[in-house]
Amino acid sequence: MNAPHPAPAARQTLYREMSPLHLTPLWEVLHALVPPQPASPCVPALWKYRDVRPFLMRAGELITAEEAVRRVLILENPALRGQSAITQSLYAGLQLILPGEVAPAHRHTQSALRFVVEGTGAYTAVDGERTTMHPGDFIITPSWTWHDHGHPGRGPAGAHGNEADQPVVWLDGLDIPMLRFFDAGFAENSPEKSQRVTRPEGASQARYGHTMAPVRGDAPYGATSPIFNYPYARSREALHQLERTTPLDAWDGWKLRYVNPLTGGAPMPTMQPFLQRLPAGFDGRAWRQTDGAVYSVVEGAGTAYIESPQGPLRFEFEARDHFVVPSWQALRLQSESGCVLFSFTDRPVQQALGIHREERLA
Ligand code: 1HN
Repeated sequence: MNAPHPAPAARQTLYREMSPLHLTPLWEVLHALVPPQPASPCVPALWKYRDVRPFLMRAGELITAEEAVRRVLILENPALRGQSAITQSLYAGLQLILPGEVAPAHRHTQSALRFVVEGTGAYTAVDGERTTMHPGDFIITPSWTWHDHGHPGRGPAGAHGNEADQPVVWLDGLDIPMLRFFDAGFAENSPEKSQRVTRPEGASQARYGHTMAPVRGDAPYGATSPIFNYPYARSREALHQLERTTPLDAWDGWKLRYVNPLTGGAPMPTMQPFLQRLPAGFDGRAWRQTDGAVYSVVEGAGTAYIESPQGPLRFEFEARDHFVVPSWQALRLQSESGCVLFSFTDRPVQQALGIHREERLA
């Protein structure tokens, strides 16, 4: 499909005269409506944690978690400023909670995932259960569940040497742009600032976290995984075991997807998280996929080469940095020292629609 030439005068007149009736000719826009391949308005972007962290901490001095409701710096795609979006379908932000603070209970139909970036001692609560956050933990807040966060640490007064007294920062991934697209968002605040604890910590892990499931009872959160926290200690060990027992993949290194143990599918209906390890000296091949990906660097350092329509880009990343790779832009990963990467995409939605594509390049 070729780009259109300017329309002759008689056609321009037709367009102008029908416009008040809210009519417009398809043939002038057809090429852009069905492009031969994805032409994402998103651009690749890198957020260095050493640049971002001082702003998070300044926000920590200027507003409390309670006043902010959620004290988050949004990672906005540079080409989508003002839209609170990191890709067309996904939202990402870095949330800070300080010792002694509470982020009040609310619920919304948007689903959230958390990936802990820094600090220990904060908790998040969902549906009466709390889980303590540790760096690298992947945590789920299912759609329409009450959730609040808190940090019982003693705060700056007692803050020497005790890791439970440190700030805690995590990556939030939400399907906000998708729900906005569908006009399907609902939200409400809870009258209780912190929800009452009704189940002991670890209850979801005990019931669903051992490749077994209760004999009776339905999935408590429908299509969303009943596992609340996928702790880093276990995910990291899984990668270790994989590294010892299976061949290296030339594109991915060793890469695992987190699953809903009840279905084997994605842990949430709208987002699929992954954890991967690249060994020292890894020089990966390029691939592209229709699901734009948000990366959080967990350990080590490396380089991401991205083939964007604006030209090739090279991102040098290290632990706690974040970057985004738009749909259908080829990515190649390298690591001198070895590294571990968390990432998430909207793949479950694309798979449900039968439109997901992936291409591994030579
Ligand atoms: C939200 O509820 C959280 O619960 C984080 O931590 C980020 C961004 C937009 C709307 C709701 C949270 C959010 C959010």
